Amino acid sequence: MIDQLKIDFMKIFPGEEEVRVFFAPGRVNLIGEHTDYNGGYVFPCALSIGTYAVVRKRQDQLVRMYSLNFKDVEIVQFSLDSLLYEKSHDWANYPKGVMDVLIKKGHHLSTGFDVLFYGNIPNGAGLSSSASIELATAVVINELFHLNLEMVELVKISQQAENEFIGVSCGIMDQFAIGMGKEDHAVLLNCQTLDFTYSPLKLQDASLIISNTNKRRGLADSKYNERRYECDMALRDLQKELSISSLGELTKEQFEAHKHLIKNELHQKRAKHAVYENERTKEAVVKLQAGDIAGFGRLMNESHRSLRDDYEVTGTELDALVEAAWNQEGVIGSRMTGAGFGGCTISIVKDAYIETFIQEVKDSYTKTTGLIPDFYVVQVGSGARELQLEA
Ligand code: NG1
Ligand code: MG
Repeated sequence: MIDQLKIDFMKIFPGEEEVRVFFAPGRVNLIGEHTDYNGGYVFPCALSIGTYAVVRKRQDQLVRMYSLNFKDVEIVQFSLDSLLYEKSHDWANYPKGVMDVLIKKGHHLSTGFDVLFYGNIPNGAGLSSSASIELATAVVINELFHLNLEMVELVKISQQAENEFIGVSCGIMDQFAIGMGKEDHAVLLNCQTLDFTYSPLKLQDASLIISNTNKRRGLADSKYNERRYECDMALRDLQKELSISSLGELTKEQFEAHKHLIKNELHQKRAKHAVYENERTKEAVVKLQAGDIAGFGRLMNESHRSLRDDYEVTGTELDALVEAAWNQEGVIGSRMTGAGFGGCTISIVKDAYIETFIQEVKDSYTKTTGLIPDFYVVQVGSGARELQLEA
C-alpha cells in the first residue's frame, strides 16, 4: 500500500527528492457519547484504518494537496500566507485549518510542501475521517519543520482547527483518541482535565464490529451545535444553585436533586443524558477491567437507549441497525457511535457468531430501511505517527 502511494505521489508531484509517509488512524468510541464537550468521560480507541499522507518539502511558500479519495478534484494549491476556507474543496479545509491555527500561534513553516492524502475510513460515518486528516497534517508539519510540539498539543491544535476554521464546536475526543491511541487498548479520557488511562481491550472470545448505516449524516453538524447549546443552557440553570463548571461534574443523585432548576423540558432531557452517560462510562470501564464483558455490553445498550430517547440523536437507520443487533444471539452489546443521525454503530459480538451476525443484521436492516450496511471487524491500532520506510 505504501509503495503504491509513493508511486501515485511521484505521478502527481514529479521530483527527485525523497518523500516521507505519515499515518493518522480513525477512531471508534465504545461508550461516553456527547460527553466530551460536557466535561465528562469518553472511552474511544484508535483504528488500524486511517489517513495516509505522503509528503515532500518545496522550495517556495506554496502548498499543493491532492486526495486520492476525491479523484475528480484537481490539485488544491495555495500559499501559506493566504489560507482561505473554500466550499468547493471541502476536504481541503481540514488540513488548511490546522495550518492556519499553527501559523496564528506563531509557528514558523519555513517552506511549503506537496502532500498526497489517502484515507480508508468511510467519510461522514462517525469514525472521524475529519479528525484523522487533521492529525495527519499536524504530525506532518510538526516533523517537517521541527516544531517539537508534544502530541497533546497537536491534539488541541487540531480541535481548534475544527472549532474555528470548520465551524463545528466539537469536543476533544476524536483528536485525542487519534493522536494518543495505543494498540489493543482503549483510552479512558477525562475531557475536562485531559487526565487519561489506557485500558487493555480484553474481550475474551468476542470482537468489536462496526456497522455502517450508510446513511450520510446530513444534519449532524447543525444538530450537533444545537445539542451543545441545549446542554449549555441546562448548565446555566443549574449554576444558579450549584458551583459547577460542567455537567460532567455532577453525579446522578445531584442531578436528580437539582433538575427542577432546568425549566425547559428538552434541556433537562439533554442534561440527563450527559450526566447518566458520564456515570455509565466510568462504570463500564470498571466492569471491563474486572472481566465483566456482559456488564460492559449492558451499559452500551443503555447508552443507546439514552441517546435515542433523551438526547434524540439516533434516527430510523441507527435504531434499526442496533435493534437488529440486539435481536441476534451472541451479541453482548450494541449502540450508535459518534455524533449520531447516521453513520455507524459499534457492537461486541462473540467470535462464533460473527458470520451470522453480519448476514442476519444486514438482511433485517435492509428490509427495514432499503439501505445496505457495511461491516468491519475492528482492529485497534496506535496513534498518529510517521511510518518508517524501508530503503
Ligand atoms: P463524530 O461523530 O466523529 O463527528 C462528534 C464530535 C466528538 C463527540 C461526538 C459525540 C466532531 C468532529 N466530533 O464525533 O467530539 O462530541 O460527536 O460523542 O464533531
Ligand atoms: Mg467529523
